[in-house]
Parts: sequence; structure tokens; C-alpha cells
Amino acid sequence: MHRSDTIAAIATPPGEGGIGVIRISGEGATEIAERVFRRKSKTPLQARRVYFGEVVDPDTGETLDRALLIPFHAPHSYTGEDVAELHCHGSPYLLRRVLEQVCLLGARLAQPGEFTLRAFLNGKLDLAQAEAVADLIRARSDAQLRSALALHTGRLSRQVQSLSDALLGAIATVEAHIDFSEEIGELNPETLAPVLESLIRQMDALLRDAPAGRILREGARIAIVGRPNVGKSSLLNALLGEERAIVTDIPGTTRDTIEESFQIGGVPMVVLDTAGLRESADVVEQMGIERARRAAEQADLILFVYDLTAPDHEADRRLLQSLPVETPKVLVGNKMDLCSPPFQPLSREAGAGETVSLASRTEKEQEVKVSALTGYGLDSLKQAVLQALQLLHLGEETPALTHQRHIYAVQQAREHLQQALKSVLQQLPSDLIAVDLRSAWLMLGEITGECADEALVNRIFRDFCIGK
Ligand SMILES: Nc1nc2c(ncn2[C@@H]2O[C@H](COP(=O)(O)OP(=O)(O)OP(=O)(O)O)[C@@H](O)[C@H]2O)c(=O)[nH]1
Ligand SMILES: [Mg+2]
Repeated sequence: MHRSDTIAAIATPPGEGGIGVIRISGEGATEIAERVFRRKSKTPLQARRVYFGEVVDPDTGETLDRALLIPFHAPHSYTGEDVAELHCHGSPYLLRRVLEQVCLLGARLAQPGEFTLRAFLNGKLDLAQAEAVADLIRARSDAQLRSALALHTGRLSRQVQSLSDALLGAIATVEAHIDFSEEIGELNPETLAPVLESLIRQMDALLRDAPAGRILREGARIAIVGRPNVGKSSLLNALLGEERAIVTDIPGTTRDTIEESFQIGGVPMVVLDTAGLRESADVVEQMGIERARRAAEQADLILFVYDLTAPDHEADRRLLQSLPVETPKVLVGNKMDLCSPPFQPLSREAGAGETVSLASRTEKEQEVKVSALTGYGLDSLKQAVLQALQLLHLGEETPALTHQRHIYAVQQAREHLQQALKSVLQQLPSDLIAVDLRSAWLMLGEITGECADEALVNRIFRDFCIGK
């Protein structure tokens, strides 16, 4: 990477728009911008002022657009370098022409994410904050916006930094005992162990809300699963508020998996309606059933639909047991409108010789009764979904850990700390303890990028869009 070269890109999205911005960054940014920009005054450009003028073809002097120029001087810019932004009208053709001129004058086309990469390399933001920029751009709900902003303002970075600092303190203590054991004696477990325990507790607090945090950021995949004709497609339609999937009274109506997006409580969700699960000789239906199984396996949450009016739920119970055990589930008793009590919930108290209620198998399993036809119980269903995804009892603040990468790093750091703590308590040699503490510290450093290698950094910025 040649960091001294000047990069340029269209920073606004492709297509026509009110304005289109060309961003130039690097040593030559302002000079290049001035050569394609004509303004009345000849006074030198001042940083962070807006200038009105014309964008011109420097060879012919032809006016291409009337535009604004905003110069920024290093280090007070997004990238930390000299930056010039040309705000033109949002014509894709015009923007390409101006960009072409800018490149002829010595800039090169920026790679995806290269502006933010430079900001990272110049210390304007850390790695987690850079990832937040991508989150911010992709946010599709208030919840996503809030957690992206929290990450961007450095909330997680500060927490990680304070853990790292405390860890460094512990490392220093241990290493002093390695180097000067004769002068200061053996390491005292009673002073070090509480420090490590406290660090582990802080990491546990971070990790507790991490599953919810990941779902807030990535959205949740919800598979609607059940036997044929129980009303899965009707439920999808009811949740979406539109007649998306075909509903008939013929069992085996849905063949292919249908995928739609919506939100519950500001959390983006993708719901999948699937083929009813049963033994089938029909080849197409079999393929549908195969897909339904896969959808259930990949889901963050399963809505298990059954028919409250069915006389016997033995087949439902067997089916439920065949679904992935670890995945949170909401048991949805449907067709409530047809029920005059007493209806038969799937989790009814087990009588003599009966299988024990499945609903009590894990506390993540909720049960609600609805009518996909009348809309009865849909609000309770939505609450149950949020509850099952552990999104209901979050505090005021959004979870700090939202990226799988960050979650993994904290988990790894925690494991190393746990190992170090064990060694301390067993009074094992100090250098052994130091190795684990260092590994924990390195893992934390990967989050902010303090200890990230080039491959990791490149992988993160590869997912950015051009101009960002
Ligand atoms: N009364 C009543 N009927 C319902 C309700 N939900 C679905 N139905 C009816 O039940 C039948 C089956 O509904 P679908 O939504 O197609 O069921 P499905 O589970 O998608 O069925 P497959 O795609 O065949 O697996 C249709 O006749 C629906 O009108 C409900 O809440 N109340
Ligand atoms: Mg269906």
C-alpha cells in the first residue's frame, strides 16, 4: 500500500441523485481539486470552508457543472490526510467525467473501504469503530442505528481498553516476579487472583448480552415449521399483513421455502415459511420438506406451529423432538378462533402414561395461542419471539458486543484468563501464567486493532463499499 498516493472515488451511491460527492484524499488532494474547480476569488483555500464555483475540464476550460468544494487539511479530516470533497449535481455521467479528470491529474481510484482504512491507519478511529461505519451505513432499524452509533462513538473500544490496561498491569506484576524473583519473592496468589477474577466477571457481563447484540445487528432468521395444514403460511401472511404465501385447505400446499423481511420491535427479522413436515411420496414435496429441515437448522428461532383443533398432538410432539434442540422455539397453537375451551395446548400437563410436556424442556421455549385467521394473539406471539431471542430484558443501553468477531475475541480472552487464574491458584510457574495473560491481551487487542495483523485488517475493509 502506498499511503502517500492520492485516492479518489464517488462517495455517493450509484444512480441519479440531488447531489453526488467526489472525495479525494492524500497529499495532492487540494491541488487536484483546485485544478478542476474554478472560483472567483484567488485567495488560498481555507480548510473546512464551503466554496461555490464551477467544475471544469482543465484541458479545455469547459464548464461541466456548478458545484461546491470543501477542503480539509491533515490531520483534521475523515482520513487524517488532506481531503477535498466536490459536491456536484447527482448525475452518474457527470460524476464519472469529473472523476476521470481527477485521476488524469494524478489521483488513483480508491479501493472499497480505503478512505476508512486510511482513517484507521492514521489513528482517526480504531478497528471496531471502523466496523461501526459499515454498520451505520447498513442500518435498517432504530435498534441497528443505535448499536452502530454506540460502537462508532467508541463505547466498546473504551471497555476493551480498560480491560486491556488492567490486564497489562497484571502482566507487569507477573513479569516482575519472573525477572526479579530473588529480590521480590514468589508471586502471591492472593493479590493476583482477585484481579483476574474481576476481569473475568467483566467479560462475562459483556458476553451475557452478546447473543442479543448479534441479533440486533444481523437480524434474526425465523423458520415457521410444523405439520401440513396447521396454518404456517397463514401465519406468515398474518405477520406480514399481506397475502404473500398461498393458503389452501389442501395439506402440502407450500412446496418451496418463502423468505420475507419484517421487523418486530425495531429488530429486523427474516421469516421463512416452509413446507409442512410429513412422510411424502411426492418428489417435489420431498424436496420442499428437505428445505424446511435445513431452514429449521439454520434458524435463530423456530416458530413451531400446530393446530389447536387437532384431536391428538402425538405427531406434533414427535416432530418437535426431531428439531434442533439448541435453537430457541416458540410453540404456536393456531386456529384459536375455532376453539371453544377446553382446547388442547401442546404443553398440557402430562397425565398417566403420557410424555412430559415439551414446552418446559428449556426456558427458552415459549407457548402462545393465536388465530392466523383473525389476528388473535399475534401481539403475544411477537412478544414471545423477542423474549425467546433474549431481546426483551435488555437494559437502556444496547449490548456492547454485536459482531461475531468481537464476541469470539472476548470469549478467547476469557478462556486464556481462566487458564491463567487456574495456574495462579495452583501456584504454577510465573512464566506459564504470563503466557496466558499475554494471549488474553492479544485477543482483546484484535478488537480495537491494536494487535491486528494485516490479513485481518484487509478482510474487514474488503466488505466496505467504494467511496467509504
Ligand atoms: N379457522 C382458521 N383456519 C385457519 C387458521 N389458520 C389457517 N387456517 C386454515 O387452515 C388451512 C391451511 O392453512 P395454510 O396456511 O395453508 O397451512 P400450512 O401450514 O401452510 O399448510 P401446508 O403449506 O400445506 O403445510 C387453510 O384452509 C387456512 O384457511 C386459523 O387461524 N383459523
Ligand atoms: Mg403452507
